[in-house]
Amino acid sequence: IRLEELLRSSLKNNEMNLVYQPKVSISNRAMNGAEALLRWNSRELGSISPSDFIPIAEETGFILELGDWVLQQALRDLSDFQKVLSSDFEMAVNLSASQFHDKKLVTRIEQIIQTSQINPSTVNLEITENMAMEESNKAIDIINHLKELGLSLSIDDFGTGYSSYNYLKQYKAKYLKIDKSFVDEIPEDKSSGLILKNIINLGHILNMEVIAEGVETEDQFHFLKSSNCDIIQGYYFSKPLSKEELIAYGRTD
Ligand code: G
Ligand code: G
Ligand code: MN
Ligand code: NA
Repeated sequence: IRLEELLRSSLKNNEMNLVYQPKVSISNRAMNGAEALLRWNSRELGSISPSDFIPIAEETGFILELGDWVLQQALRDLSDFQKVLSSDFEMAVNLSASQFHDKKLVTRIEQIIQTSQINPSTVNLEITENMAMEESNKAIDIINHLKELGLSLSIDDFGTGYSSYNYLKQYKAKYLKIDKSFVDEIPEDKSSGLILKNIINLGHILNMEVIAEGVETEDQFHFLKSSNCDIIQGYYFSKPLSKEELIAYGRTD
């Protein structure tokens, strides 16, 4: 109960902020976008991970207000990134399950995009593999509405859930994001390496660009490069950065 109350007052107390993790192209090491990641710095409890508070926000319904704030803040910052970095700089925003199924999501995103004057093709929404596969007929409706607005999609945490290749094909997501757990085990673990190579091929067969998450070492980078992975996210290039740090990173990358 206490945590719920603190969470509810986090926005008006200015305790939430976004950090941005660069997405870097393997071929030329250029940053072509970033993923917005939420951080809660509670006055009373210190910093708390989204893996701990997002589930509570989901249960209490606060996630809709919080998710709305994330979208507004991320797109406001995106407009600044595009002014100083590149007009086609992309922003990826994570959607929670209840946000994804909220009937007002599509009109709300349309409003935010209009207010921020962002080209919708530079906005990418990340949904997890399981969100995409549960209630798949509903999911395909929502996805089609979002794509009519001109947005693109990522299938996040891929490899940890259950996928129907038939749906994966219909969703026409722009990016397939391979979960960090596979990357953690290369190059030592042969079967993780083979699974990775096969996920990359699968993504390409379905016309998606493949992103590897949680890349930390030179060895992992070279393995992914030789396996034709497209984009890398991870400490090897950069941890999540503040807005100012991301701009500095983008100017010198
Ligand atoms: O940044 P970090 O590794 O601590 O994130 C932990 C988890 O929280 C990840 O699964 C990430 O997708 C999720 N997450 C981070 N920011 C957001 C957000 O703004 N909305 C939602 N729904 N999930 C987020
Ligand atoms: O589930 P999702 O992919 O949205 O979560 C991404 C999370 O992974 C973020 O919280 C981010 O901070 C974390 N992360 C990103 N790169 C690395 C990395 O190289 N190593 C580790 N340990 N965590 C990472
Ligand atoms: Mn994500
Ligand atoms: Na992920």
